[in-house]
Amino acid sequence: MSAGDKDGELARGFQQPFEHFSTQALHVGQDPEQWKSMAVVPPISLSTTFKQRAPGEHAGFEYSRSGNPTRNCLEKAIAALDGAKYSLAFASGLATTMTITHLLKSGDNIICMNDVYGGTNRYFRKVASEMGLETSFVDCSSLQCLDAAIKPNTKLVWIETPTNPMMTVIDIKACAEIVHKHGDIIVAVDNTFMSAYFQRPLALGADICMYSATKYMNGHSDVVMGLASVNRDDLYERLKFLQNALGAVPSPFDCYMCNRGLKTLALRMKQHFKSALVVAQFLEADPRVEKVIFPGLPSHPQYNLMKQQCTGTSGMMAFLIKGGLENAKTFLQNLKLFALAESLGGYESLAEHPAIMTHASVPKKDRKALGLSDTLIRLSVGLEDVVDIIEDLHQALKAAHPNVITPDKQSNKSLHN
Ligand code: P1T
Repeated sequence: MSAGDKDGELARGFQQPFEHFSTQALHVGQDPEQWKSMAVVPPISLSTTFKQRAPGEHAGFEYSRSGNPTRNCLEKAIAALDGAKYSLAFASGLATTMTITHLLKSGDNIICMNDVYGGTNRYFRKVASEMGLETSFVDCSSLQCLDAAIKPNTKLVWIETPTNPMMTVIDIKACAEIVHKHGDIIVAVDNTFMSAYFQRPLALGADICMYSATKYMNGHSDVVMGLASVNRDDLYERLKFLQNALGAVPSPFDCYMCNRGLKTLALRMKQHFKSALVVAQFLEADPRVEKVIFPGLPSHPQYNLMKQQCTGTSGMMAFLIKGGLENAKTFLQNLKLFALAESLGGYESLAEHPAIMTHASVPKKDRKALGLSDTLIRLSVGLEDVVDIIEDLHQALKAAHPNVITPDKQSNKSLHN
């Protein structure tokens, strides 16, 4: 983004975009010379097994769980986009979390950010605990709390930033410094909400950068997948072993799809950022809205931190609608363009109710403590024309609060510019 243009204006104060990002997304791992056919677009290699010239003598692939040519193209591209040496693809975001957790052994302690995706919370609380792993849920946005929570048996610190759904921003660099002072503890960052385009956790000191690629990285809401990138050789060797030994791998077709989605990642993310900022400003000025939580707005308490560690922010935001649960439900049921659905990060706008939907598995008292209330609504702002997005929000807010008189919403003309 060059200074002076509209995107440049928007990104003012954020870090410079990562150099050569789109070129790498288009070309790293995609060299036509790797195929006999010289195919410019990587083929979908569906074969589960590969012929060996002599026992143990093969052309790089033996069996598709341990390695697959289409997956290989995707993993190489992802490593480049994360500024990493290695990347590995898994069957889902949660399959990635599970595989990373297998780096630990019974008796180890995990520190997990107290606000994370409901499924991550459920996995640590209800599944990892059955394997003898203990998880402490800690507010890692407070460095003092994090430092105080580290125990002699802590082996993994799990951070999500910004968090799902409260959009709390965590200082990755400061966390990694504190954690690593305590010894060999792995810092894993779930980078799902930012994508590789806006945030590079490894460059900030994290040991693992992981994604639910189901979201922005694939970007088209048609693939369930996970990714993990690392620079450390020892971590790569162990995760590569676990990828094969546990077997939670994605299909070649899904790898093809995600690899294809990467080609427009930069373009998509720039537009998500642009539209989300307009939406957040609209909501913030609306009398039917209590509060907007969007890390691209100066009103976000960690706006400065966000600008320090990111090159921008995505289409993810949360807001509190005025009133109670019924107002929230009426709003959600009256949306026409936004689909009321779980998930995020696709081209289409989605809205959901975290307390009833994505975070229902988080214990009620924890939800309350986190501020995950009945009036909290999460939006994934998509790539539709922003004028239509605003119109939809406006009419659904009107349905939820028919008696509130609103000033004229931002003129369509300015939204089209
Ligand atoms: O759905 P899956 O690909 O397994 O990814 C799990 C996951 C991990 N991390 C974050 C930050 C996530 O948001 C998710 C999945 N989240 C949703 C489905 C959701 O609507 O929040």
